[in-house]
Amino acid sequence: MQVVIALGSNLGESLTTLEQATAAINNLPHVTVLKTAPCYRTKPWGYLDQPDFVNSALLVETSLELHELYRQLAQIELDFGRQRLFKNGPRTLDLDLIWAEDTKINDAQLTIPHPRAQERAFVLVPMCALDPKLTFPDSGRTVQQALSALPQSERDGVVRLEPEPQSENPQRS
Ligand code: PH2
Ligand code: MG
Ligand code: MG
Repeated sequence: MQVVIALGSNLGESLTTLEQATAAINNLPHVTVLKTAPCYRTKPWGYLDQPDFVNSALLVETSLELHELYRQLAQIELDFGRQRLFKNGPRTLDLDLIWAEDTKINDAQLTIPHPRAQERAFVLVPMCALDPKLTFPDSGRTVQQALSALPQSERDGVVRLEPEPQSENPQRS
């Protein structure tokens, strides 16, 4: 099944962390990264007095049961020395399961689709870069529709980071 994983970080070398976390996810047995969204610098949501975040998203194919995937992602967060000071506060690495085709789960461990994804430009903008037509089975809205429903000011808080300079164009020394 296809799954969208959101990545976030605002402590340490966030860009490097997201790159390495993507590699770690792709190295999980029975998980293949199909598509990687660009990275975005995003204004903090929920708790404002903290550094900007770097956010991205992955579309993966997996045969893992979703609770098992969730446990594997939690272990990767720990492997990266995850610090999470408090709810909505700064963290080294956050890996959230956002979407899994038409699956709806709501139990003690896991809620899919992620209950707040459709209010958050820092989730929707990267997800839209993966595929604007992905549809949330709870609301019936596409990612594109959910994003259009957000105030422009929210979308303005999500700015694409330039890709790293390519090695075909080396700097002279
Ligand atoms: N994650 C949060 C709380 N606030 N804000 C931004 N911009 N990006 C995040 O990933 C984020 C947040 C809780 O997980
Ligand atoms: Mg989160
Ligand atoms: Mg989380």
